[in-house]
Amino acid sequence: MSAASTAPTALITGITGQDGSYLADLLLGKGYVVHGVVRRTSSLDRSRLGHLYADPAIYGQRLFLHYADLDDPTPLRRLLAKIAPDEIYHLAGQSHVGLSFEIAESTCDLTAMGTLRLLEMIRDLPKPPRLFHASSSELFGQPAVAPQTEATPWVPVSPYGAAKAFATRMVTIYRQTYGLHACNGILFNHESPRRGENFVTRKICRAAASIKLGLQKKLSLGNLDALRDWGYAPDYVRGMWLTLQQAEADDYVFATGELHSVRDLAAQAFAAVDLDWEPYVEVNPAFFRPAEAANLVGDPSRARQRLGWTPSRTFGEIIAEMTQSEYAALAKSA
Ligand code: NAP
Ligand code: G4F
Repeated sequence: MSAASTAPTALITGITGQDGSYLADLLLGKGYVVHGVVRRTSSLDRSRLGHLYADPAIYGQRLFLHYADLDDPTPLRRLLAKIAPDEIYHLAGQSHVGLSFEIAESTCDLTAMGTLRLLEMIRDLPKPPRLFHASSSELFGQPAVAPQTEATPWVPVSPYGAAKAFATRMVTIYRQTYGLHACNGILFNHESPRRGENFVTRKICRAAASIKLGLQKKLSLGNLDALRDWGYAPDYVRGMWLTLQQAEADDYVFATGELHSVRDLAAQAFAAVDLDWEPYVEVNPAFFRPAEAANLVGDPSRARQRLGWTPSRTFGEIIAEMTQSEYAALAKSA
């Protein structure tokens, strides 16, 4: 029997995203066979997986991509029957909170109903795999208490948050009702050089590097006073894996427990390229949201105690790494 046929098998939805790509790296490093679900797009540029495509010992040997969509259950049902994964990491979703006010129906269809469809498929399998669902601190919306734990009541204030609340609750219902090993990771913001360009960390780090290189003059932002609990994406995918290795399924908050403002973030990013941020940043009301989550800071005590999970990087280290990565990429192509 080959090594691959005895290796654990994982399926990742959203493998082309920030978290999916880091999770693929982590699982391949642990000897898993990894299957990724991708949607059909006109571009085959899946740059976050480029290093894995380029490795002939990985792509087509231990990493496989499949076209399937969460609004078209048959291909996914067939795929699940064929590969019989041990673990599923469900990360696919329209992940931009601000955009969810513009495209509310498709955000909810994929995030809420897509998760329910996946649960229904898993429930029907003869040997249901373990499931990790990427839930979000947006569940809490504008919570009355801080920091938030797994027991804090949910008050979502965005279509995205409401869709995640539905999906999160469904995961719990299927765990309790059908005995599935299904878990929610209540993930606070996590960032990296692979973050999408329209999230505020990457947008600011990229602009700081671009301004330093003389390629850009100004940076337009929304609410500078917004506060978030920002951690490091590779730590959060480690948390996902640890969650599924527990004998008993449960939900976990993953967070740093520290708050920083968008203003602090701009100061740190510009400082990483020896600039003062204030002359370059302008506020543009177009980037304000119809409703804004507030007071979102997580208490990861359960994850620390039961999983031994702790964040590996400080806020300053993450922002410096992201800004330096942008600087190197822009300087190379300039
Ligand atoms: P991301 O970089 O935006 O990746 C999202 C993934 O979902 C991509 O693979 C994307 O595929 C896929 N996707 C988007 N729309 C889709 C659709 N209509 N049909 C099928 N696939 C679709 O997000 P991320 O930061 O890695 O986050 C992963 C998950 O964790 C998401 O569910 C997000 O909501 C959740 N989460 C993230 C954070 C965070 O701070 N990063 C915090 C809490 C929760 P394409 O490449 O084809 O677009
Ligand atoms: O980077 P953001 O867009 O992240 P947001 O909305 O917190 O959502 C991220 O984290 C969630 C975890 O709670 C995930 F569930 C979700 O999938 C996503 O990964 O915005 C962060 C803050 C917000 O308060 C926003 O109003 O930055 C503020 N902001 C200020 N100016 C801006 C901008 N956000 C963006 N994207 N662009 C701006 O120009």
